[in-house]
Amino acid sequence: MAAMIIKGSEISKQIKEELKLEITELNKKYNVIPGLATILIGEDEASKVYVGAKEKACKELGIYSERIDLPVNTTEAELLAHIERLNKDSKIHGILVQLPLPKHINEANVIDAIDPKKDVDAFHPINVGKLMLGKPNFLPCTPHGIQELLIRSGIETDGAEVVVVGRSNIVGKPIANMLLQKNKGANATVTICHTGTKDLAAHTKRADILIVAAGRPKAITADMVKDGVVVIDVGVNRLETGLVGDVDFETVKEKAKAITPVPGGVGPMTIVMLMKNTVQSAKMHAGIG
Ligand code: L34
Repeated sequence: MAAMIIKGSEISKQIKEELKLEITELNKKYNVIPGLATILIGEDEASKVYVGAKEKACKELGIYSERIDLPVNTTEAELLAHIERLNKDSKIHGILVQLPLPKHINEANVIDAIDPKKDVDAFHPINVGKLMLGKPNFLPCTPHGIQELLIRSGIETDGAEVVVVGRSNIVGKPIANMLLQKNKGANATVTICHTGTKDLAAHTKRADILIVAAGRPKAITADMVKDGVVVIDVGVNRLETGLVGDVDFETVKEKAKAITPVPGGVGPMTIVMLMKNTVQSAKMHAGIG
């Protein structure tokens, strides 16, 4: 069976078109321009690519963007001062500090300093808590992108066996939480596997929907999935041979009903959901909708 390829690159374009209309209306009707600030510390090549893509998407959609590039030796206090200023800036509705941070900066301190109402990553403890309670202000970008891919590809999650591989705060924990809520595009039975899992394949073979954010190239091979599985590959591994996911795409696609590619799968969805959150934040700040 040839799998349907779930093209995040295409679906994200469709969402961008929807957002453009929404932004034009916000502009005309309410005189509101959504604004996003991105902060990048240091010279990590992958982070530069991702932040660059975020800035480009803002330009495309008519979102005001402020890009703050800081040297790797920036102190935590200096970074916190930037966040304080942006918290108070009424042109800015979203503040994103690109992770990972240099080791001398405490990630939790930085995330705690961001106004939860401008926390378009949804990493602040308040937003993490609200998500778990099923009452989110913002949905974290990558998990939201995954859910949107499933919905827009017509994949039924209601009652599905979902297996998540990876327990990160950015992907594994929040996507598991979102998919177990009693909501449309959710209501699944969710299992989370991680490095402490004893028999990974025993779990992954049961999955109707397999979401892989393991951070390890080809962690999932064809013998670990059942026929007709839907596979969402969140991995982005830069190898000498190029960019690969956490799933052995070529062999797994022969058994899967549907599968996301890397690149062009989840990555572009992360970017567009950040844009969506920024627009939503601008609306919340203006008291609209
Ligand atoms: N604060 N830090 C914060 N928020 C985030 O949401 C992120 N993340 C992750 C890393 N740190 C973060 C991202 O933006 C990962 N991530 C991300 C964003 C975009 C892409 C991949 C990861 C992406 O566009 N990937 C392309 C390939 C781009 C390339 O050539 O590398 C793709 O098609 O998958």
